[in-house]
Amino acid sequence: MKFDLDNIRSQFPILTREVNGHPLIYLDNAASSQKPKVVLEAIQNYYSKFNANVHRGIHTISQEATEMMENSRKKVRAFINAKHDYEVLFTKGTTEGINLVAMSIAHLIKENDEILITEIEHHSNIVPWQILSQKTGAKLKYIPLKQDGTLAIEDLDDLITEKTKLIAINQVSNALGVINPIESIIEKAKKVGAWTLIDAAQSSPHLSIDVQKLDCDFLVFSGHKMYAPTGVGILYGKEKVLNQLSPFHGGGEMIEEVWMEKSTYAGLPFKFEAGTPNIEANIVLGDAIDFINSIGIDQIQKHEDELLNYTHQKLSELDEVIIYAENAKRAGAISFNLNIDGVHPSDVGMILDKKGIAVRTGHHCAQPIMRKLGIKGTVRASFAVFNTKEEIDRMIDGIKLAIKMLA
Ligand code: 7TS
Repeated sequence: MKFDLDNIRSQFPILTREVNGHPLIYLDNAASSQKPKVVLEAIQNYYSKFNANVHRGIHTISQEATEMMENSRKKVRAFINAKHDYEVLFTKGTTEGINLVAMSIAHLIKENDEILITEIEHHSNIVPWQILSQKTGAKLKYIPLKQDGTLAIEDLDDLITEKTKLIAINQVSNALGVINPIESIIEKAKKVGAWTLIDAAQSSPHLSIDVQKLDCDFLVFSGHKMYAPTGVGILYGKEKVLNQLSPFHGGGEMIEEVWMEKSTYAGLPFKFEAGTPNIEANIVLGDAIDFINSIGIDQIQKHEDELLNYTHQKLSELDEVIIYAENAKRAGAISFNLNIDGVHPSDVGMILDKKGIAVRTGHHCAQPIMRKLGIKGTVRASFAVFNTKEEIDRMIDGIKLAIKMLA
């Protein structure tokens, strides 16, 4: 199918608005992506025609809403190539998915066990493991980040030991855009029988994901970064592993029987889906996946790679710009700063905003990375399928203006 950028852009109503007197240029998709018409219409359609609680009604619209939600689960299963629908759990987002795993495996973790993460994680893939380690006495270890923005994979053989119980790592770094070598880490984890959790928050909008091929035990992501509404995320878990976890939340829907003194739990996926879910967002995630599939994730990646290469080339032409992880393979995002004394990333962000250009500045919830690189933060431009080279040219003009104003 032909990649028709004008047609794709026409599907995002927000792109017609102005910000500070300029057409909006939205380059903050790593924080949250914009939503296409099909997604906006699906939200309206659900509330207009199907709004009812799921899994509990004998009445028609409750059954229809249930069917729509379960149909969306099937679409997610296909999107990540999970083996079974019931290995796909709806959560609030990546953060909740990681916390669910960290809390629900606690009874399987002992003092002196080891949890291995990396120095290139978002805080939400650090703090839950710190809490788990404080609770259980397990040791939390980190794969170091090198100055070139890549992980010290050469240290892996020393870091992974017979004591390693779980390795959690992001597939793509939100702060630097770097693609991490998760395949080789998963392979090494397997050798010592450690579980693996992949944080796919920044890869699910950009790269094709196959959990069976990866052979990871868990994979998490957020709908709102891949054209779906906020408030829905996915935790994929292998059936065998999920069945060993204890429930995360107790309540309605996750039980089989409740007695005064004890309860028995429902099977997968419901054991981990207590309470009324975010029905609308869970359903509409399926429509967002349809949108992605209508273009093709490979076409999306190809287009975004072209934008990334173009941005990299244009930024490299400016003497005052430092690009982080300069030579690393990346997806979706690029991080940089102005090498001018006393200039903070937010100074650049504010000048760009005056021109209608939305980028994110700061530590991107990844303070350990910033400390390691000896900086306070970066300016991050992050892409979606609707971005264009003309928009990047406008960002580069904005950066040139910032250099003139701040030097
Ligand atoms: N993991 C990664 C790699 C992320 O990029 C984010 C959010 C999360 C986890 C948490 O996702 P949530 O949906 O549960 O909040 N990252 C960003 C960001 O880069 N800018 O804003 C949010």
